[in-house]
Amino acid sequence: MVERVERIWMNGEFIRWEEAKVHILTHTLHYGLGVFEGIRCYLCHDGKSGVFRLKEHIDRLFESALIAEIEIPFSREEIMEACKETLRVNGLNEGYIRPVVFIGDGVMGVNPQDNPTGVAIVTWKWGAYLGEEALKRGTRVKTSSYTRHHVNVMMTKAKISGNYVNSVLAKREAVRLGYDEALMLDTEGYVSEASGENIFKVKNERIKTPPPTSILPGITRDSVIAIIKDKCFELEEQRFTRDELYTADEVFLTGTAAEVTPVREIDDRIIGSGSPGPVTREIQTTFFGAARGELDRYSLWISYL
Ligand code: PPE
Repeated sequence: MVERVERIWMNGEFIRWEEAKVHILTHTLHYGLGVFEGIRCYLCHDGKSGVFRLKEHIDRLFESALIAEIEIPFSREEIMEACKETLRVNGLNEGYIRPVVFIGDGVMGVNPQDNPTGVAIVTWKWGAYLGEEALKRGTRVKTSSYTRHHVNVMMTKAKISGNYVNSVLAKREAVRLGYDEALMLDTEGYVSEASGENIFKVKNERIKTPPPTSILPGITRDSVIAIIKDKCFELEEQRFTRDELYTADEVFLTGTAAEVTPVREIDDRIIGSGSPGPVTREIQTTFFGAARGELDRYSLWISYL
C-alpha cells in the first residue's frame, strides 16, 4: 500500500488525499493515453532535501506529452515548483514524486478532441524498489516471454501510461515464476530493458548498454553514463544479445525507483561471482553520493526544496 499523505496537487491546487478523484469516463482510464513521471527526492548529507534531476524529468514529461499530442495546461516552471511544494506541504524530506497528465471525461471513442487535460502530482515515501537486499546483494532476473514494444507500435521515448501494460504483464509473469524482475528483449531479439529499469553489463571493465531505440531513455541511465565517463571506463551504447549477459562479469539495472541495483542471476545463471562486482559497486556508491548531494561534481543535478 502507498503510504498516504495529507495533500495531492491537482490542476493547480492542493486537495485532500481522499478528494483526489476522477470521473469513470476519464479518457485515459479507458484508452491508456496519458503521460507520467517518476522522480526521487533525497535527504542530503547536510540535512537539506534535494530533488534529483527535476528539470530533466519535467522536460521528459513535456516531451512525452508532445509525442502523445497532449497539451499540458501549465508551464514547466509551474510543474517543477508544484513538485517541490507537494513534498513541502506533506512534510516529506525524502520520497517519490509522481506527476501524471491525463485526458479527462468528455467524448468517448479514440478521438478525444476537446476533452480537458488533468494534471496531478502525488508524493509518497518509497523505499528500495526491488528491496534493500537487492541493492546490497543483487536481484534475480528472468527473460520475459513478452517482447518490448516495437518502435512503431508504441512511442518508446515517451513515458506513456499505456506503454506500461507490457511492463505489468512481464513483471507479474517474472514474479509468479519466482524471480524479482523481467528482462525484455526487443522485436529483433536483442536486450532492451527491464520492466521498469534500463540495463548495463560489464565485461573486462568495458561497459555496454542498449542504445536508445526501444528503451525508455532513462534519466538514471543518463546519470550513470556521466559517472562512467568521469571514471574513464569504456562505454558502448550498442545492441547485444542475452547470452552476452550470461557471460558478463557484472550486470546492473538503473531507474529512478530501482536506483542502481546489481543483478546476481539471469535465467538461473549466476552472473560473475554471484555478488555485486567492483565496477557496479563503484558506480552505485557514486550514484548515491551524487543523489545525496555529497559530490560537488554533480551538484547541478540537485534542486533543493
Ligand atoms: N525503463 C522503463 C520501462 C522504466 O519504467 C523506467 C523507470 C526506466 C527505464 C528508467 O528511467 P529513469 O527512471 O528515468 O531512470 N521506471 C519508473 C517507474 C517505476 C514504477 O513501477 O512505477 C521509475 O523508476 O520511476
